[in-house]
Amino acid sequence: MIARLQERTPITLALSKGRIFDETLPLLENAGIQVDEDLERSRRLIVATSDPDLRIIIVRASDVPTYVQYGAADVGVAGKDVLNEHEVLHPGGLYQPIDLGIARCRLCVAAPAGFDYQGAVYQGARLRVATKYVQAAREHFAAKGMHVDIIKLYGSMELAPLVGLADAIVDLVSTGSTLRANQLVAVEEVAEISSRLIVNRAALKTRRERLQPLLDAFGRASGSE
Ligand code: PRT
Ligand code: MG
Repeated sequence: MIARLQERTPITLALSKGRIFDETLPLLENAGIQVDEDLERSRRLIVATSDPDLRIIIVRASDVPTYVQYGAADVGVAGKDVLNEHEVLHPGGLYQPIDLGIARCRLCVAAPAGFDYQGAVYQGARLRVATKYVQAAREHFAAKGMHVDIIKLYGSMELAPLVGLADAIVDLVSTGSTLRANQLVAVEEVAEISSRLIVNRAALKTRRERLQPLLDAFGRASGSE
């Protein structure tokens, strides 16, 4: 039922508001596709583009992989941070053909400026680490042979060490000003992060002719082809 309905619907691209939307627009424009909607003012969640066969849906950053995996969107743009967390729960569910090189940042371990993190690691101290990126953090500390207690948070991780919830955090850092403003320092890099184009596996087969020009355009615009 749902699949048959999709044959007539335009190609659907899932984006999140903010930096991913802002940095994907120029890539679309390079492909000759314009978006007229002013997202700051409109509350619309389905946005038309100048290409009648392409529409954009606006979802939370961490929901992009879910919409694409289930085929509610054919393609999407999501940070590697979000994709890593999704992948652990849904292995192999998404095709990730293109690193778009946008929304770049680093996933880091950060701790209060006065905390001797390396010393604690060396002594085998059991640290409490607050993060939204539970899977990536778990893998990182396991690879170092460290025992940590991970506390899942949904945002404002920087607060956790300041109020005694955690010894350290794992969070994204781009300019470093959020860490500085909270007297935290990055003590270790977990991963380099950028955003990827992701594609629904079934759509890649059933809608290949319609999808390929968009995939090619993204490939060219991101300089990865
Ligand atoms: O905001 P929401 O809860 O809806 O979701 P989200 O925070 O995941 O979405 P959004 O739009 O903020 O981020 C989308 C994607 O952008 C992320 O998944 C990353 O892949 C990427 N990205 C790139 C970043 C950053 N840079 C970044 N700096 N995402 C978040 N930040 C945050 C970081 O968490 C920290 O709080 O910005 C703060 C640090 O920034 P600096 O510049 O002070 O270092
Ligand atoms: Mg955010």
